[in-house]
Amino acid sequence: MDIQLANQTITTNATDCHLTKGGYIAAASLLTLNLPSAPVSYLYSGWQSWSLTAWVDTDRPVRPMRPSSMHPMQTDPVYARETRPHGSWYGAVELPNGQTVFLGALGLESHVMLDRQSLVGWYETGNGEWFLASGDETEIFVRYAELLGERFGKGRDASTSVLCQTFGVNAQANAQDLHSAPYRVWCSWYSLYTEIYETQLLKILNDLDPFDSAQGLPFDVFQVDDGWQVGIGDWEPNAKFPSGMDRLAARVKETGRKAGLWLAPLLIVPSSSVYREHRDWLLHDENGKLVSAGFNWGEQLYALDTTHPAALDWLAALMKIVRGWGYDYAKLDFLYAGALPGKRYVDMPREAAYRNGLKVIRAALGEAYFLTCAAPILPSIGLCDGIRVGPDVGETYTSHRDDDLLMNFAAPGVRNALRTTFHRLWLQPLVHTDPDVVYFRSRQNNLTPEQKSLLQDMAQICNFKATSDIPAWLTDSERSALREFLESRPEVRKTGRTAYQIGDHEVDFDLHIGMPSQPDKFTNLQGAFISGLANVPALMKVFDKLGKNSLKKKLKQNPV
Ligand code: 9PG
Repeated sequence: MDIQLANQTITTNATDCHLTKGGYIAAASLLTLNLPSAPVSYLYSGWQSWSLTAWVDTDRPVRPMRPSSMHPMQTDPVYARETRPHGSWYGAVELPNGQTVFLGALGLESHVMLDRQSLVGWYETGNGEWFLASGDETEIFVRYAELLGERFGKGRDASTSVLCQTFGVNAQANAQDLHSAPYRVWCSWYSLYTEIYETQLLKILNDLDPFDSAQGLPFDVFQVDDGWQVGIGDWEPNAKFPSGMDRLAARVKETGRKAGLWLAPLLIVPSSSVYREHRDWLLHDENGKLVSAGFNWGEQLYALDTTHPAALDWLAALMKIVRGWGYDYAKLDFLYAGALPGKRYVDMPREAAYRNGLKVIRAALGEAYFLTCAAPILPSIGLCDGIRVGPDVGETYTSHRDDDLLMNFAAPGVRNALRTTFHRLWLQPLVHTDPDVVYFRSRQNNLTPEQKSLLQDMAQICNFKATSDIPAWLTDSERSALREFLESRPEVRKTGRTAYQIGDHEVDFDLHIGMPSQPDKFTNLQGAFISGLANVPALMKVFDKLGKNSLKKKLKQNPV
């Protein structure tokens, strides 16, 4: 049938398009929109927190990311080799006349692609709803978020029934709370990485609150990241935390803060006891082989099957242990593992299976704040408090290796983080958007003052302010600036396509959210070679070791 989009008549194969506020709603398992002219740019929508989300010119589409061994942990591995512009759940094009046409799924396991002059959307299984719209991009996303909220809930809405039964929580209050309080988090990762230990964290905690309270750093949460655990799958404190995780949580809470803990509960590595004792809890493929969830910590990663009853019991028990230790803020990472394609104990679509796992986690976490990371975006809506909406930041803006050799835009780095976070700000009415940490320190940092302030501005826009800066690494003026940042609550207003007014200054992200130019043939060849090396697990193991050693050295030179 013919519908009116972008002031033109557009034909679609959908037979039951009906008008809704701001566009049309249709139901189809495969929907094709025949565009009136070839688009000039396409809005890629990455699958999980770290995956690239950005407008890209259609004459230089994003190439498959390198190395391919990272596909399961950086993008949706099902579509990782697709060379046409595409993305998870939704896509948009900009026509030569400047008009935007949008096609967005209102259900899970859906994908959108630009095939020449057609915008095509499909569901991996069965039929589903679509929202079709044109006009102002900001307005389109306001309406899309509204429609998603009605279906998936806002904040922790979707878990309401589970929570009410289990904990008697007033879910209405939670939904209203969504943007009431700023989240100010001290996180151990972006200074110490895995080199954390008990006395060092206690020293930092102490340094946040000096005797002179005018110098205090008002964080709401003190969050312990990766490095406390025996192993991935063995979530007990290692030898560096001899007093136990409960003691540490108690010390944090004595300072009036929430205690936060990082876990990757849906990942299992070969060295873990779950792997040895419960191989049947893991996600397998159709041939009975374990599904790869990527490679990290010098090990192959596997995924928990979130439909397996025993695995779900283990997951719920784990969350209750963490709550029992006293943690009331959980940063749960590498969550994409629950939504990888595979053959499950209960046969259900992969993102539905993920949601099944998330519901169990949400219920077991009770009132704790739940931040999802490396999480498939749409399937997390309504079941958590916050979602990390970009890849990791880092101490550098960008790198020749990631931009030109590997063309990897999910890799840690400030530019990659700003780009993807910016394009996901539309999620704000639905969930807290975590842009990752900001830096105020100049020690152990290659960022220019301008780059640091871009991160700070993004954190103000998100109203989610985290840092890993070590108090002892800050100069007096850096510490004051951090304190002022944490205490400030400037008015934020979008003033242009890429610009915001934040308090008394304006920031334009335009130069920081585009794509780098594509590499020449020689650079591309060099990249293919390097990428080949990165696909060899033994070499990755060596790199992991080298990285760890250099980190240890750096930390020796920069005492906490
Ligand atoms: C802890 C970290 C921090 C961080 C998370 C996540 O191998 N990788 O490509 C890779 C990328 C990001 C990453 C870890 C590994 O970071 O985003 O905040 O919690 O895990 O390990």
